Amino acid sequence: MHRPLRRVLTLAALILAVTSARAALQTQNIVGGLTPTDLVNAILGSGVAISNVSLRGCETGLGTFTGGTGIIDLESGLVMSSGNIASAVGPNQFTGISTTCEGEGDSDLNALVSPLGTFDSAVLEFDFVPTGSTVAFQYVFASEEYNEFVNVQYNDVFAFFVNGENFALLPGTSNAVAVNNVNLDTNALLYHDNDLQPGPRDTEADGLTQVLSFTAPVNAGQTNHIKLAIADTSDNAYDSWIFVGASSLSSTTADVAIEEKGKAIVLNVDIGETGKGLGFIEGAGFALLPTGSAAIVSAGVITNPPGLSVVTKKPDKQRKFNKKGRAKLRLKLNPSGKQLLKQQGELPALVIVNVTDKDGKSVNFQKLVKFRR
Ligand SMILES: [Ca+2]
Ligand SMILES: [Ca+2]
Ligand SMILES: [Ca+2]
Ligand SMILES: [Ca+2]
Repeated sequence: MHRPLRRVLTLAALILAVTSARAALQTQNIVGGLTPTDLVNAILGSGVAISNVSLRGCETGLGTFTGGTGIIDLESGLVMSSGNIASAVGPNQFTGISTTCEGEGDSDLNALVSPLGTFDSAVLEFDFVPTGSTVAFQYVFASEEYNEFVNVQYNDVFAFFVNGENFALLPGTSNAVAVNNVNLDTNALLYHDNDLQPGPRDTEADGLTQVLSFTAPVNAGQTNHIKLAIADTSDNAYDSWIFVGASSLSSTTADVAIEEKGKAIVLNVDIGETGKGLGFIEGAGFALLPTGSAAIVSAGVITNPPGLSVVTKKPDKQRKFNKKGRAKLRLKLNPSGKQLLKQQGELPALVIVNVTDKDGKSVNFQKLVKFRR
C-alpha cells in the first residue's frame, strides 16, 4: 500500500499548525531546554529513585505535555513520538500528519515487529531503585496510522522494557500494544476512535487507547533498568505518540490476582503485611464488550456508553485489607450481562482495580478476562 499524499499533507499541516492558536493540549520538547532528568521527573511518583537518565532519537519526539484532561485523559506528563510531540495538539485536521526526522529505528522494537523494520525512534532510558516488588504507571498510545493503516505493514510500535523485557502488553496477553492490536476491530474495548476532522477529542491523533496501566515486576531495593521506546514501522511517516501520566511512575507491593469463576470474577488483592488493614480498594468494576462498542475508562472508573451492559457489584465501595494485607472482591454479572452471556456463550470484560496502600500510594490494575457460560 502506497501513501502518495504524505508530503502534501505534511506541508499543509505545518502551515496550519503555525496559524492555529488554540487547543488545551500543550507540549514542550527537549529543543526548548528540557533535560533528560526533567522528562523523568515529569512522571516520577512515590517509591522510585532514579539515576543515569539518557535519551536518543528525534529531538521533536521527546518532551512533556499539559492540558490533556478530557482529550487523552491524562492531564500532564511525558510524551514521546515517532515524529513530533507537538503534532498531537488538536483539533484533528488531517488523516496523516507526518514528521520525518530521518531517524534510525530501534533494534529492540524491530524484534517486536519483525520482519518489518522501525524508523524515527525516540528512546528514554534510566536506572531506578524501587521500594516495592512492582513498578507501575499510566499511559496512552495514540497514532495517525488509525484507522486507514490498520492490519497492514505500518504497525507503529512502542515498548516499555524493564530489565530487558517488554511489559507494555495487552492486559492478560503477551501481545504488544500497537496499531494492529488495538483498533476498531481488535480489542476495541481499549480503543477511542477519533478519526474525524475534527474528531470528538481535541487532538490530531486519529485514534488512541484508553488509559492503560503498566505494571512490571522489579527487584525491590536494587537497581533496575527501564527503557521507553517508540518508532514508526515500515516507513517514517504518520506520527504515533505515547503519553505517560504525571506522578504515575511508582513502586508498590500491591498485587491483584483475578480468578474467573463462571459468572463471577474474584479479585484477590494483596498488599502484604505492611498494609495491615489500612489500605483500600476502590473503583473496581468491569465492562462487557458488545461488538463495535467501547467503554470509557479513566483512572479506574468505568462510564458506560449507550448500549453497553455494565456489570458491577458495589463498584465504588472501599474494601479494607485484613491484618495480612489481603482483601477479596467478587464481581457478578447483572441480569442483562447474564442474558448476553446466554446468547453469546462467552463475554470479554475489562476488570479494573484501583488499590491505595497505607502510604496513600495508588496503583491501577487492568486485565481483560472472559466470562464463560
Ligand atoms: Ca516519523
Ligand atoms: Ca489516519
Ligand atoms: Ca489526524
Ligand atoms: Ca508511522
